[in-house]
Amino acid sequence: MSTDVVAADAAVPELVGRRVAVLGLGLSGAAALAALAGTGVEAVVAVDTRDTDAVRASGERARARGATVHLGCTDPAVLDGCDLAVTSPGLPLAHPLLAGALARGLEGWSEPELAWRRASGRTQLVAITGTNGKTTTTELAAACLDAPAGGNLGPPLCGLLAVAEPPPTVVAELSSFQLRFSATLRAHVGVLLNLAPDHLDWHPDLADYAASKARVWANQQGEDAAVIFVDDAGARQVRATHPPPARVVPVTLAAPPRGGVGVAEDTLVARLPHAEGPIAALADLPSDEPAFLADAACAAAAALIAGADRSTVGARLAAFRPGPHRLEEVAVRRGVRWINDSKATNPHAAASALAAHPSVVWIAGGLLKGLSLDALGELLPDRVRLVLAIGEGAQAVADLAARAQVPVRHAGTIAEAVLLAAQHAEPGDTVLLSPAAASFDQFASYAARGEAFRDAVAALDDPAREGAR
Ligand code: UMA
Repeated sequence: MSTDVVAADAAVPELVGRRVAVLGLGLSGAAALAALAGTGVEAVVAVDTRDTDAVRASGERARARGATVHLGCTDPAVLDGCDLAVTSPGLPLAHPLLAGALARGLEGWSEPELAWRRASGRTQLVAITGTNGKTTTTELAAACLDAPAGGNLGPPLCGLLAVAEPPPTVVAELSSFQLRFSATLRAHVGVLLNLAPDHLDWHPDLADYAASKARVWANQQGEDAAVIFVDDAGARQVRATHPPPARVVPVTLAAPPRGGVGVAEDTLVARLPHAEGPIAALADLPSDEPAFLADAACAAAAALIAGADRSTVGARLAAFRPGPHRLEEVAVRRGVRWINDSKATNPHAAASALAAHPSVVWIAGGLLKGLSLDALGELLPDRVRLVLAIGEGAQAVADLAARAQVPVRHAGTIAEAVLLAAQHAEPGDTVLLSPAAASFDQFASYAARGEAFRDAVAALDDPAREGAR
């Protein structure tokens, strides 16, 4: 299936006559190439540092659009003559190609920035960021607003915004990688859910990661709103170091603050200027997990500000069904719950999963992205009976378990971890895949990792595997 999006031709003043480099030819790069068509650019150079079948296919489509294509290329000299780089989120800041582009003086845009320029102010943008919960919150807000969702969760924003008539409202999940190169993108509602260390293999340090997240409200104007989950210490810190220029809308799971959203008498309640009163009873929401309630409260605040009414928001929150790979129960066997939380790609996400489950057999490990697991140490003795370490970060996971004096086994793979878990889990236990790490050392995505877990659990009931149990 082609990853190209259909973009309507329209000259964009700030693109006319420019020589544009598109760095990375995945989803973002393909969408950017489509969105550049007909904008008045003078030339397009498309570069990917890899040369796989998928990249070659994407390169062919770029050539068909008239781009000069370089595959398997890390030499920034191919960018000579270009003055703008639309860069893919997967290219780390220090990557020689991207660093070389910036050193040559090319302006750096993310694909969402290009989408924003193409929409030229015709769309109200609700943008959602944070370390965890972005996808759920984006989906919730989009459901409340009957608006399309795009960005980091999947459909590139160019596909939604670089069209003849962009929708009146779009809900965008934005990653720090995307925000880092979004100089003018203006979120009419900018949501910061939380902030904890992540992606330190991409950003030079935590300060750069936090500053990138704060860009979600950097271009806001008087009538815009910065929705902040104030129960989260990291989010409060970002607010203090990068104060939003627009109105702050505090969201909490404690008593509803004036001008914000909170919880009173087990009910989500709004105290916004134009929306005051109950939104939904917590008992009517699909999950009582605190992280979900935080996402729901922030989505409700964003949707109310962007024009949804309270009864619609309440109904949509109640009808929502969380997506797969986030605390997804995949089986209950012999009194043991098996939970797929593959989407927990950093320690902050794994901490909230561990905190929600007593008596856990914990499967963890993968690509640690330069992150320390230390913050999880204090949860282990009370919650975890056995640690099964997998992937590239297995030794760090094992060291953490040893420091916490919790038994640990090196499982290596998901399949082996599931077999070991089946042998050791007892009725009342939860086997929890919540890796605290990215999947790319062993899988194409967290979804593929979650599916491997699901398949391995299902295979436990395969009679041919009887001997393995
Ligand atoms: N590439 C290079 N050199 C590199 C790295 C990548 O040339 O060093 C090339 C690859 O060969 C490939 C292309 O860049 O051809 C891939 O680009 P990409 O990794 O930026 O991925 P896209 O396909 O463009 O998808 C991106 C997001 N990917 C990342 O942020 C890593 C997707 O988020 C997003 O859904 C998509 O744009 C549409 O907006 C995924 C993600 O993992 C889900 N996001 C991170 C996360 O959620 O933790 C931030």
